[in-house]
Amino acid sequence: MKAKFRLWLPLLLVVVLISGCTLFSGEPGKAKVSLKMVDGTPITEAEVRLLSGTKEVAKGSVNTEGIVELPAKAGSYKLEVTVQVIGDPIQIEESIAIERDKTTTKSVTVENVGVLTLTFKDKHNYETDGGNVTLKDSNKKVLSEKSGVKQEAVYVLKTGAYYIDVQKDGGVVENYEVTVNAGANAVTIPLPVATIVNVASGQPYRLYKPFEPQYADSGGELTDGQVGTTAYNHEAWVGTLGSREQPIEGKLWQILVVDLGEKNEISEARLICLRNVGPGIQTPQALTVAVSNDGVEWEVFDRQEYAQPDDLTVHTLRYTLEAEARFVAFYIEQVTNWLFLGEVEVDGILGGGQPAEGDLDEIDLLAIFNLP
Ligand SMILES: [Ca+2]
Repeated sequence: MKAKFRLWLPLLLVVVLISGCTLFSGEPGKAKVSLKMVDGTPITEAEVRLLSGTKEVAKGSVNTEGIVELPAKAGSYKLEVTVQVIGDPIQIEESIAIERDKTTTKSVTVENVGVLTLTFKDKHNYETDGGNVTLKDSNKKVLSEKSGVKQEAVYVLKTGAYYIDVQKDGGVVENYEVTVNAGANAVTIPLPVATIVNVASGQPYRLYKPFEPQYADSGGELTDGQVGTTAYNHEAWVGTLGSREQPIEGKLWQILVVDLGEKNEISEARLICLRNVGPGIQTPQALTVAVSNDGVEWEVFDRQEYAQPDDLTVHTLRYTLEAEARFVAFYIEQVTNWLFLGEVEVDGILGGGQPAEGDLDEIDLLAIFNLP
């Protein structure tokens, strides 16, 4: 036992000595390099090398704050900064003196670099996606092509003149000229496109036959964006009975009118319905759509038939039309006594509405379709 301890003791001493030496000899220093544009915008695409003469000592890429940390022994070094602008990279040389155990901060301002942030607006001044965006230099040589651009496209560039092409939904912008100054540049490009949205969302409506109390509409349920599951007792379904009135031409029916609030250019009307054959719920077999700007004069479009989908489905019936309308009415021909509606939707142009006089409550629903 004693002999073993005598052997371990010198070994322990050596270990303590070595760690002590390391502790007092000090760590190498560090260069903390921060790259900025003239307005303080960080440069986030750059590589920094630390050189002793021509020998590379350390290198690294800047982070999203434009900062890179490079360790090195104390001494004087050359700092080589390569900014990855689109086109030819920009190279800058600086010098830095690193002290032992210390972080030496060096801030480098790159004069002739700017960041260009493109955003896009539609015809009615609403933000929209960019689609396919091409960046060209002042000689119209292509520098970058991006597809599927969402809200913005960002480029780090040398200062100067550039051209932008944008293609989105058949709308084309060619050679939109932009000037990139040093620092941050924000440019919004107007696109000749309209944004299609559901203009019936949140709007009032009327049903000729009221909902049944067990499948009630708590108010606005047909334009609230919520659709039930295939369970007929899901609270989002609004259930009505065709047998509340006499059949017309042997068919049970319902009339629904939605008020878009303004005159809109519309392109499709939709009803979202439930098919659940067990409890006797099928989707409509035909729709006739009519439109009006005042609720008095109506334009009735062709009757359109629909096949039954597979059972247990939340099904969308689509009716394509081109019209200008504040009011959109549906004459719904039912297969079963029950009609379960989830949502009425109408595609129109975001921001494209025009004022139109009319009163939903005053509309004679039967008169729209010349019904007795
Ligand atoms: Ca709904």
